[in-house]
Amino acid sequence: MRALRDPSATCPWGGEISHRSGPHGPGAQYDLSMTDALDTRSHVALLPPGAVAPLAQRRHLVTEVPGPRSRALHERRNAAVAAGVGSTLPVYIERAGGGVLVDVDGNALIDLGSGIAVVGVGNANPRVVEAVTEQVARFTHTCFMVTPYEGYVAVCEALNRLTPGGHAKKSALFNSGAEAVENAVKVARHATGRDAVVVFDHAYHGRTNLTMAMTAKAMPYKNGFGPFAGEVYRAPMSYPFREEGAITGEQAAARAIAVIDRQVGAGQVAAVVIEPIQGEGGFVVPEPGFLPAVADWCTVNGIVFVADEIQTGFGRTGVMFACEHEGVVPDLITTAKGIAGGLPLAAVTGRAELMDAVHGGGLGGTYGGNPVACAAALAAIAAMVDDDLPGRAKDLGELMLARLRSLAVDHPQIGDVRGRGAMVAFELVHPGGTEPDAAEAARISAACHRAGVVTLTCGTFGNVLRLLPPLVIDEALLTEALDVLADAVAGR
Ligand code: PLZ
Repeated sequence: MRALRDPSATCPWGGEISHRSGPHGPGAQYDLSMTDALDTRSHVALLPPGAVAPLAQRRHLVTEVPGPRSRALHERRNAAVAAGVGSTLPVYIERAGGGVLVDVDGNALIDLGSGIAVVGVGNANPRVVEAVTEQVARFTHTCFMVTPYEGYVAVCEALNRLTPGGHAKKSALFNSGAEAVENAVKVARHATGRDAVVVFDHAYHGRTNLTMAMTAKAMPYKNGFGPFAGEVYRAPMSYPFREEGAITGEQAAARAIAVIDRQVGAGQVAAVVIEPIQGEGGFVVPEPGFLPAVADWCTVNGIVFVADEIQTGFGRTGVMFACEHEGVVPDLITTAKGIAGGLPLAAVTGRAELMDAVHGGGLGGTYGGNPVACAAALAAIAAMVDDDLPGRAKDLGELMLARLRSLAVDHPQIGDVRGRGAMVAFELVHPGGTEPDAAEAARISAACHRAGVVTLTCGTFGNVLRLLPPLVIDEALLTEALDVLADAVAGR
C-alpha cells in the first residue's frame, strides 16, 4: 500500500491546525462536544476559535444508527423538505474528515460512498479547506462572464493538461454534472451541425430535461417527468455479466453501431456520450475493446465522442481518467464530482476547435466556475497529483477486489465482483443464475448502515452494492469496513 505523503506529521484529512486565524489563550472557544469522535491526543488544547481538531480515523458508535438526534432532525426535515429528495441513510452529519463521517449523535461512521464519488481527496481535505478559506475572504463571486479572475483560467489549464490526449484543448466550467453533459451536447451540436445524441443502456447522465432523456432508468429518475428532450437514441451496452453468451468488446461495439445505424444513421449523429465505466447503472465495466471501437467509429463518421467521466474521473479508477485504461482519447470529456473536494464545480474539456466552435456568449451561467469552487479544485488537483491518489486508488481497489472475490466463493448470492481502482461493486443475484436480487442488496446495505459503515447501492435492477471510499482512507479503516460488510453478507 502506497503511503500518503508524510502521513505521520499531521493528520492528512482532519486539517492542519491553522495558527493564523484568531487569538489563542483566554477567550478561545474549543468545541469539545464531539470528544468521543475526536482524536484528543493531538492539538486540541492549541485550537484557535473556529478551528476544529483532526478527526480520529475510526468507527465508533454511541447510539443506534440513526440515533435520537438524527431521528428528531429527520422529523423536521420531513415537515420542511420536499419528499422527492431522498437520503440513503438519514443520519445527519456534523463533521467529516478523511474516511469518517460524524453524526449529530456522536457516531463516527466509515464512509464508503464519498458523497457519491466526490470527496476522493478526503472530506475537509486540509489543502482544500485552506484554499477555500483564503479565497472566500478575498472575494466570493464576480461572475466570470462579467469580471473574470485567474482561478477559473488555472482550473481550465489544469484540465486541459490532465485529460487524455496531447492535442490543443480548451475548457468551460459549470456547476453540476448534468450541466456539464448539457453543455457537451450543445458544443457537439454546434460544431457538427447535427442533432442526434446517442447514449447507452444503463446510462446515467443527470436529472435535467435533456439529461433525463439521456439517462436509462425510469424509476426514480424519469417517471412522470416527461415529455423529454428529443433526438436522443439508445444503443446496447457491453455488460459482460449480463450477456447471453460470450461476446468480445469489438462484437458488442458492432452490435451498438448497427443499432445506431438502423435507428438514426451515422450522418445525423452529433455526439455519442458514454460513461467509460457506468456509475449509477451498476458499475458496468465494458468488455475490453468496446470503448476503442466505438470511439474509432465516431472518428470515422465525424461524430463527437464524449466521455462522461463525472463519476470515474480524478483518480477514482486508478488512473486520472478511466478512458486511459484503454488508451481512448475522447473529443470532449465531462467532469464534476471529484474535481473540487466537495465544492460544486463541473467542466467540459475537449478539442480546441470543437470548444471554440460556439459563438461568444453561447456558453456560461451565473455561477459556473465560481472562484471558491475553483480555489478548491486547484487545491484538490494538487493533492491528487502530489499524493498520487490514482496510485492509491489502484491499491485500495486491489484490496477491495481480493476481499470481495474471496467473499463470493462462500456466498452464492454474489453473482459478479467487478470494478477498476477504488470504484468497485458486487452484484446480488438469486443463487445459481443471474436474476437480480435487489432485496438482498438492500438487506446487506442496511446491515452495514446499522453497524456504522456507509454503503451505496446502484444498478438498473437495484441489485448492485458499490464501494467508493475516499482515496485517502486508512488501509486499516477500509479493512474494518470490509469486515463489517463480510458480516452483513453472511447475515451475522
Ligand atoms: N454523469 C456519470 O454519475 C451523477 C447522481 C445521484 P450531477 N451521479 C450521481 C442522483 O441520484 O442524483 C452523475 C454521474 C454521471 C452525470 C451525473 C450528474 O451529475 O452533479 O448530479 O448533476
